[in-house]
Amino acid sequence: MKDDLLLDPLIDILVNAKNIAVLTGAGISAESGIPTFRGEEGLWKQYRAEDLATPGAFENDPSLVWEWYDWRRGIIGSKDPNPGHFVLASWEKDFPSFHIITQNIDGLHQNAGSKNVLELHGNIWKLRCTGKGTLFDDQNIPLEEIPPLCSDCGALLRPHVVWFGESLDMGILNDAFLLSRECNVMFVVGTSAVVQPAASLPLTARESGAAIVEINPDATPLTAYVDFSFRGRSGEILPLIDKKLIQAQKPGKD
Ligand code: BV8
Repeated sequence: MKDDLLLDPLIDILVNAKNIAVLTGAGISAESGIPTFRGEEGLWKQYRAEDLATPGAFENDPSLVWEWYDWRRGIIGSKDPNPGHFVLASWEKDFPSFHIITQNIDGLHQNAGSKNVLELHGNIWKLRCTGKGTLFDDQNIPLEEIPPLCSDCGALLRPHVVWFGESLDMGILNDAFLLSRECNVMFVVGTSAVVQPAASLPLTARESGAAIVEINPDATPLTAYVDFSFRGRSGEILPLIDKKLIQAQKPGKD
């Protein structure tokens, strides 16, 4: 399998690496049964992003936007992490510095046990008061009321996610760029690498001398710039890399 030819040189790098960063997108959750955004049955295919994941859409019709998020919460709520999530969670203890930077809002990395997770685009289980910015955790499926109102001040609640045209949390974004500059290896898993500013992180890592490892069944605009391109599903490729890494570490594994 041609991936085997890639594995040995990658393992050689990983056994000496100290700082690992992982950028994930919707593709890492695809094998958990969560539709991606731009795939054949992608979420956006049924809706135009402009209609639903923008501040304007929410202002025009908060109930319509909440219906869509409530539907997605229903899908995500019944899904479990897959082997790709679990491998990444297990690697957190294997490297001095290991961080996941995710574009996903499904919380599956945390459900798999990952602790060092930066959520660039927020989290679908968090609601934010449009009046005072108060955050609420809400796992109800379905939501008790649509649109949900703040129990403190009665204002409309919105999903605590970053919509198109909204800026990301500057602290989180700065941390993400810092991790990208400092990592020895950046895995880029399951992202079409088109959404900014997330898609700039791997290029920042590359400019800082990191080895870039892309895991994706398809090519992306990033593929030409990566050092290792595994064309496959992350639920299969990550366990494959993990197996080889354990074999490499076993002789000296304490
Ligand atoms: C901002 C949350 C500025 C909501 C999302 C240049 C610079 C700055 C901004 C822009 C720019 N150019 C354009 C922009 C605007 C825009 C943008 O990037 N547009 C794109 C479409 C061109 N960016 C923004 O609006 C951002 N804001 O920069 O604001 C600003 C500055 C100051 C003041 C005001 C404003 C905000 C972007 C965040 C938008 N929110 N989500 C929600 O989810 O409901 S984005 C949405 O797309 C999701 O978060 C998703 O994660 C993200 C990216 O998609 P992917 O994760 O990559 O998923 P996709 O389906 O596309 O791809 C899946 C991949 O997986 C595929 O490649 C597939 O092959 C692969 N795959 C499939 N199966 C598997 C697999 N891989 C592995 N294994 C498998 N089994």
